[in-house]
Amino acid sequence: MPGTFRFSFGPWNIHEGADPFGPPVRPGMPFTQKLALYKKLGFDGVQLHDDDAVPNLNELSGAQIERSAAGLRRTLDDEGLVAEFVAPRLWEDPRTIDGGFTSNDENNRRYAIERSLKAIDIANVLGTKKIVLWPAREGTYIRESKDARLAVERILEAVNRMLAYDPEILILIEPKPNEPMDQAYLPTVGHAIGLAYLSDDPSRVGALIESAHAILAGLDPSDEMSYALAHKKLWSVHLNDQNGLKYDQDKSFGSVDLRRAFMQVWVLDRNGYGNNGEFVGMDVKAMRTQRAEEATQHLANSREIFLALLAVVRSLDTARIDQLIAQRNYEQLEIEIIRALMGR
Ligand code: 3MF
Ligand code: MG
Repeated sequence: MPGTFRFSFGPWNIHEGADPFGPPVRPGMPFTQKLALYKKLGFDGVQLHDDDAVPNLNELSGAQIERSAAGLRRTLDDEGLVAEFVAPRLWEDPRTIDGGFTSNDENNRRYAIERSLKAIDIANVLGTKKIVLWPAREGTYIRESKDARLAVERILEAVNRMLAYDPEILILIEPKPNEPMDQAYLPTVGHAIGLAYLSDDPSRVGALIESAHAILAGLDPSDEMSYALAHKKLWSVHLNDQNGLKYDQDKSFGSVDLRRAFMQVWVLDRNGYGNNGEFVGMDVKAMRTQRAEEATQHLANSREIFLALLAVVRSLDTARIDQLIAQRNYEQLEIEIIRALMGR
């Protein structure tokens, strides 16, 4: 069955252009103004960090958090939008300097778990069951600083705490091999899914695959997606592009390697992605050179490229492809795919 595609992004994908070497180059846009742009850009789903949804949540009581989240829920309803997921932001607070769940400090580990449980409370008010865990600082700068086996056990303990806290919540691990850490403990989808099977409820732990994160691990994003699909654990994607092994670029989907992007669309469509309500997330950033007036174009462009590649995938003669595969004529298969991509 072919896929059904709805698109999502997070408020961080409309940003001011700051990088580690320079300040913002565009004025910030208030969150509600960003929400008003979603539909115009062709997007229906909103991805949220816990503090995107509820600013300053560390200073708020449980009741205040719920009230704030309920306010956002009304805004989303008014805009005709849905919350796709909530992700606890475990990489900015001083208590997460040495990691969240894998910090060497017990009090800080407790903070990370409590913060993750608050993200679940927010998700419940917003009407989503999906919690994304990007284990940003769960890793090391030097190998001697942490016990790697213990670190995995601590991540597992945190996942189990979250599963026990809410019997319906789904945990989507977003693996990334490096940045901000030198080495991360869950660098690939294989690691994420291995951890899922160790958990108290493997059926509720899955993955979000980001194209650039797979590329940074030296892997093909469509293969990473296929691996998760084989386990029925591909519950979200962050499509984007990445020009080689360097800092995480979050370039527009398909902007570096159209054929690699095409293969991701092929895999998603052929596996009926989206038929259980999964979103196609675009985790893309505008170039720093982009003027404020045009700093949302990268989102619409990524969606346009996805849909154009989907049209190519669906235009292919599958009987012809099967015939070339049977003849093992992969040279001919390759030229026909490239011709299709070039519209010839
Ligand atoms: C980092 C990322 C993150 C996550 C986000 C949601 C800021 O490389 O991709 O984006 O996607 O935190 O989990
Ligand atoms: Mg991402």
